[in-house]
Amino acid sequence: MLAQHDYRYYVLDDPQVTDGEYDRLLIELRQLESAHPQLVTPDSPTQRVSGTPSAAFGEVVHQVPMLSLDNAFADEDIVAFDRRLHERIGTEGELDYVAEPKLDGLAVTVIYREGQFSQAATRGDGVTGEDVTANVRTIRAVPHTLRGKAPALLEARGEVFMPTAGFERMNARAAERGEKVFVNPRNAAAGSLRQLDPRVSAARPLNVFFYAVGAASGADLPPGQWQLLQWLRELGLPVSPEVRAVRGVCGCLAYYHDIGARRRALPYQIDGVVYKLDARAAQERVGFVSRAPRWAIAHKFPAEEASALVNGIEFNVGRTGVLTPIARLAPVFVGGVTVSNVTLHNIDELHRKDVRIGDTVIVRRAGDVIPEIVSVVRDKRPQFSTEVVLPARCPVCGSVVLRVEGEAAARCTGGFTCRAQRQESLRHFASRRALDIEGLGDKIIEQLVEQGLVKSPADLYALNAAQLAELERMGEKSAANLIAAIEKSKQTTLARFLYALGIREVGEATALNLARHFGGLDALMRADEHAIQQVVDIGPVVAAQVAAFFASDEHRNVIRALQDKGVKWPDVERPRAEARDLAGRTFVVTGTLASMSREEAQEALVARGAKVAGSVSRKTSFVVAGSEAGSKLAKAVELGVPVLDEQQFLKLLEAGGP
Ligand code: 5U1
Repeated sequence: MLAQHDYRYYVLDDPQVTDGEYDRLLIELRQLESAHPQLVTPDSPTQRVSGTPSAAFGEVVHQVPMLSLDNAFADEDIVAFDRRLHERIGTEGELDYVAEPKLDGLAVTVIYREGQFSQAATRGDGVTGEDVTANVRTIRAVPHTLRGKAPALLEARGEVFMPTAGFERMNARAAERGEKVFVNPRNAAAGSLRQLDPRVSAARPLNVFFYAVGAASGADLPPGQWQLLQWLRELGLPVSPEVRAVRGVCGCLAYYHDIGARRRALPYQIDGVVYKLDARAAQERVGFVSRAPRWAIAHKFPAEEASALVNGIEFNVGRTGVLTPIARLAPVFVGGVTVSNVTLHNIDELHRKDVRIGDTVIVRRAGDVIPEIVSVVRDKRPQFSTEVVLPARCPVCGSVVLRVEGEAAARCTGGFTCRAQRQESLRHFASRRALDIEGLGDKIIEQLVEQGLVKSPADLYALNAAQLAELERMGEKSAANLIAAIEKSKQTTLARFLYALGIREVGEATALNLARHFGGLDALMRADEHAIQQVVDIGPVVAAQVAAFFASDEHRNVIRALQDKGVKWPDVERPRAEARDLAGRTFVVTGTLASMSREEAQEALVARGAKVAGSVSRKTSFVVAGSEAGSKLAKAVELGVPVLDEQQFLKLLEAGGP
């Protein structure tokens, strides 16, 4: 019965019992077997972990060599691959291919004799691999007995991998215990399979997908790759649900671009796709070159890690004066873009990674995640590398740099006298989610500040079109457009205005909570720390920052000047006590909704008593995902947080609590 549940879970992707129920059944079976040892069979699910730790792995010589694949990176390489096959086969029409995800794991071969799991080995050099039978036996996705009419001998080949969620859970636990963490799921899968103690492998969340057959006897192999995959599935061997039969080079490329776009939302990591000519007769006709078949090719995604030289390390001064070390790199193409600047977040991070000028570093850029420096290549460190220290004075205005005890950030103390802080504050003030002044870009802000035309956000509302038209890259038309955009921004909402002020620790969600709680700016400006702490999700640290911000005469003057210039907002309707049916639930809204702005969606949620957060964590109750949702949606999928599309979200708002 447990083997049937494994089959439903791993092969059909349609489990019939919960994980808890499965565990309960396994305990029951163990109790039964210990009471009646004569009933224990070698393929019992209780026998997955067997044998004792060994000193080393034995060697396995593969009966049929394990092939590798040629790699391609550009679409044109695939066009050339398809052309070569046409030439060799001598056909004109479109060829049938099977497209499969290329898993970032470890290739294995698993041998079944008379339908029974018998031996497993790694690929090794393709001719000889390591015997990992005891470890592969512990992987629940690998059946001990094949289903249906199994051949006398079957060597099933595939990839062992670690799903991303399992990898992150395992690493989090290892970090808590101060143990070694793995760099990525591939290393974790390889490290787990190469454990000398199978009990360690058994505890690791490994999975497998099969995609080929090595040696086989006692059955006719299906005539094509697509049917072969269906046959493996029928035998109870897991095959990726993402495999597709496609036609011609267009079908291949459409598959590549489609799965590439969905890649972050997949529960495991892939580094490309594999195209295989479907018909086996045609495969045999075109044959092999050295160890790679001519009938298959791996189309890789752009590398997500690359090495680069650190030309310099500079300190950027942000809106609140925080100094952020930025590594200036010799440009490197990674994850589909050219990267030349990478943030090191703060001075502690810089020292922890020990990045120095002249170092060669490994840069990673995965999906739309910002690029990061993973590590320094120590072997390539020049003899006289330069260590970087925190500057004593602000590199922009020369004010003293201070570091508050216990804080990672070091700050310039220049405040609004620092040009960098002024510029960044204006940029934030005008940004899309703040007062949304279209056309007020970085270059224009830079000129306005440098020429002394704008010292505080209120000065923006005193500009005229003639002044703007004088600026570089500005014509009369764009100057007039910008004046219109500045005028339009005067009509805003209290939440946007609070966010635009750039109060430390106050992001969009907190600004919204403050607006909803106090209803108006005067009430908030009168509130003390204690009163501010009564707001949903606001603790003592944020309350102290908010109170200190409004206690400053400079800030009060800026606010008054903005209001004098006509910046205004409607009163905020405070939540009615009886409509708090979403109380206790935390939502994250991401992507673009067709029927309302993100801000309106957040307000509707807060009005119903829900909390709105800016990032997804295990504590998030729901993620509302509009179109073009990116990393937050991927994170939700990864953590198993329920995702609502726009229709479901509107239903929830109409119907009351979920
Ligand atoms: N999905 C997939 N990965 N992969 C890797 N199929 C596939 N096929 C391979 C390899 C090395 O080799 C075949 C040509 C057997």
